[in-house]
Amino acid sequence: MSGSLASGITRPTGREVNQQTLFQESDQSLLIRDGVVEYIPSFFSPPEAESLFQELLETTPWQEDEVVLFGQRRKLSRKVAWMGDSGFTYSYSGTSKTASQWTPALTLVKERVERRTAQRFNSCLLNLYHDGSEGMGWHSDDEKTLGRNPVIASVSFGAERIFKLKHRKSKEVVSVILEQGSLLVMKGETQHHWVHTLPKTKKISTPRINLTFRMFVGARSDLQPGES
Ligand SMILES: O=C(O)CCC(=O)C(=O)O
Repeated sequence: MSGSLASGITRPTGREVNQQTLFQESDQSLLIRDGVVEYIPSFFSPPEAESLFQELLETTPWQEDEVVLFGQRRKLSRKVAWMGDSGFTYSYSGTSKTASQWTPALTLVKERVERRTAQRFNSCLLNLYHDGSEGMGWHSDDEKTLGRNPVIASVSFGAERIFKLKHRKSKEVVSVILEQGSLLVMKGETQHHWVHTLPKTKKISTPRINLTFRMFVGARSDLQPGES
């Protein structure tokens, strides 16, 4: 990875794709194939983003995140919260989470994102990364309960962090810097063909909050409305 561009999209090296070129060519998607990813910097103005960051930090019912790896339950230092329309329980990485009620700050963000994407969202996963020592490994948001081609809308507040997508077959990597107040929308076949990550870094010492809005569809065994 080398220099950062004004748009927040990084100039890649090696097998990584030069996203400045791609972005200019399509003006729509960061991906040239097998999915659509749109990046909107300054979706929230700097003062709005700063105030939403503080409000989300203070009013979100943060919980310790944990994963089950090789049958062992492991706590992560990253904090999470899960909010949704109707308090349903959602299973992921071997743990289950019950949705809390939308807070006023999150409702404001959700409504703005829904207007921009022309999409309704019934849930949001919030992640609080205290600094660059916390991140998220390669994965895709391809749970059956999200439907075939889910739209995932990701809003970032606080510290800027690099976000990467990697094509499952060709292994090409696309990198973007998620700036304070930005919106990233993944849609179409993205979750089938690409995995994504928020790499850890020694360069960041301040916190970041990320919100991923999702729409769960239908009643499935791992999505049980009203269960606590
Ligand atoms: O924090 C981020 O930007 C990544 C979040 C993410 O990948 C997820 O919630 O699935």
